[in-house]
Amino acid sequence: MGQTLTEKILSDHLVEGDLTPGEEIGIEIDQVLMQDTTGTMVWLQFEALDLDEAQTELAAQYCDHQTYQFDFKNTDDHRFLRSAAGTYGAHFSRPGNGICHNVHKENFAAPGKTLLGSDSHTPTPGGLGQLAIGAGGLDIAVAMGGGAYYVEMPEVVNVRLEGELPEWSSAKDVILEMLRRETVKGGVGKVFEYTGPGAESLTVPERTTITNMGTELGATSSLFETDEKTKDYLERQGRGDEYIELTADDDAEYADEIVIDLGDLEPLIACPSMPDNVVPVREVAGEKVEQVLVGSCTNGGYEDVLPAAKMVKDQEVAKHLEMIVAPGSKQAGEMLAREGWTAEMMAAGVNVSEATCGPCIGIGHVPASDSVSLRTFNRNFEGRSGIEEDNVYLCSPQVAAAAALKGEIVDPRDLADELGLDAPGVELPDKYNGSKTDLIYAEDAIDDELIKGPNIGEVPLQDPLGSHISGETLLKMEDNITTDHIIPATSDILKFRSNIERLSDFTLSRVDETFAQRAKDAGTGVLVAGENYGQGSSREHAAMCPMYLGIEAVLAQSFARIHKANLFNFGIVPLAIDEETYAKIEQGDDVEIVDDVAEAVESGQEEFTIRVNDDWEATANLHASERERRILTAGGKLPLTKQQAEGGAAPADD
Ligand code: MIC
Ligand code: SF4
Repeated sequence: MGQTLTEKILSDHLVEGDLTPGEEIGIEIDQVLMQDTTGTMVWLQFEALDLDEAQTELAAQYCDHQTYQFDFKNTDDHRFLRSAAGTYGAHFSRPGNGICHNVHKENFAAPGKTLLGSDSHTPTPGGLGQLAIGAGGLDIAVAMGGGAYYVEMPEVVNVRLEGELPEWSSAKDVILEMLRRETVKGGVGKVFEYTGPGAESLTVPERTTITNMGTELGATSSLFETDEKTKDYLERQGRGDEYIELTADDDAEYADEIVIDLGDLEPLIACPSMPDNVVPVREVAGEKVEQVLVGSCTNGGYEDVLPAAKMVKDQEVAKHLEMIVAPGSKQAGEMLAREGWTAEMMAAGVNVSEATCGPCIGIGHVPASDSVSLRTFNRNFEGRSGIEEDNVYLCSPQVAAAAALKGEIVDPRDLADELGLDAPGVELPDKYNGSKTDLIYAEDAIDDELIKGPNIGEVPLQDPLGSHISGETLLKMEDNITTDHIIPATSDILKFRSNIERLSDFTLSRVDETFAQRAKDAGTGVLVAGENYGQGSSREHAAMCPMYLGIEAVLAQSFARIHKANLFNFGIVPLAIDEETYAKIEQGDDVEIVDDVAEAVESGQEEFTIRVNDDWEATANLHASERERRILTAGGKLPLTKQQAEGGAAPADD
């Protein structure tokens, strides 16, 4: 039987297990990437593991989320990251050089290689045939130390793209259509492999918009085969020699098939406040807009900003709104400036910003109260823009620019008729010729020791798992709770990412402001949630902080992949409960796990009995591999890896 492309790359990197969907496999990691807000913990953990040099073929540290450095703590974090990259042998990308996924795609992404990154949108270079996976920081630290990365073997789903995109429709509409059909949990445990004539018709930057936002489906990764377009893109980036041809076998067997005819796609938009709340733009046309943002790792490339720039050239954005363009990378920004597009946008009333994630997580350009903001980003979780009860819509650069000109949501096809606009299409430059001044390559490092500012704390450690878990249900939450709910990323909170003691005060504040204090008072407790608990970001702080506050177990109907791994890594027991138990259990209820927890976890027991208020009992399930059970028993991955290293083993956790 033939293999899918995912299976081929995984087979080449397999160090443990076999490729049976649902079973855990261990793979070798060729490249790692870190960004500023998760990277500090990666390096603190790398240090705590007594590792002295990055062992992967390539390690890259980016500074992209809080580039404005509102607080000295952010600047200290960036200096620490530069010093860690220098000390341990990673490339370093200075603040302002761009978003990790964009800069990595431009400089380092390579077909056929594996990439592990401490950011959930790491799958971006799947658009050029790299198998890239997002993970918690501790998993990155271990992989960078030479250990394998363990993940559940995903099901591989074929997304067959037929036809070609009509004018005014874009790659963003392809992924929005996927979200409309499959929802934010439709991709859990899956890799989406895009094939067919429609896939061949897309350029690499269009493909990476799709693979980037595959994360919103909950997918482990998304992947395109490589072809002439991949080769051409790499050549234009000056890296043609890194091209290899990669395809699935003709007789590859997929777990499922989804067919999308690109020719049927019209401009789509995700309405507040979930990326899968997708409708055709025309259905919400007429809605007044006060802010338009073009940028982010999904649509911040040169090829994304250019259509918007072409549309606003010689026009004026509506007087009552602000349009901000933040290119995804300095390369893109520099090229647009050289070609005169930046001046055209400025003349049209656009505010051109530095290359940053910034507004995507509420750092700068926070929308006005009770207003509509249209963004080319990938997430619109409530409150993420920096104001509670926000109204953020997600769309393509074409739809965003159209709204900026009209002052309200408008189908760009209608606006084109009205203003006589030509469809801007997608255009690649002859050569991506941005400077590399802001990349400090490992071989040119300027630091050889760690520089820690006063806010950079210790990595918290947890005791080995005890035999008894009981406590109050400190919070009962609904479905699809995001890591933005658990640990928000706005600038007032983000500055404490390297200081868990301070950061933990904000735990779950977006759900209940009293939570952190109540948890501290209780000393211990459990959390209850519905489906897809912990979707969104890879931030391990969403597990570390609850652990720090004494949370010992999370009872949820289901968990998002990266967050579940983070719970194991920090010694919190993730238990699956059914709908009936979820409905019956109330906030404030006392929950006790009846079994001897340490013994049961170690012995491989799946079914646990929980007793609630000493009154009724229910079953909760622990779905965990042997390795995950060892991690839990040790109190987390850091203590376990340390123990193994002291026993002379490699920094893997097997
Ligand atoms: C996000 O888009 O939510 C982030 C901010 O990039 C996160 C990383 C973080 O929390 O630092 C992610 O996607 O993993
Ligand atoms: Fe940055 Fe937003 Fe992309 Fe996360 S989703 S990496 S915050 S641009």
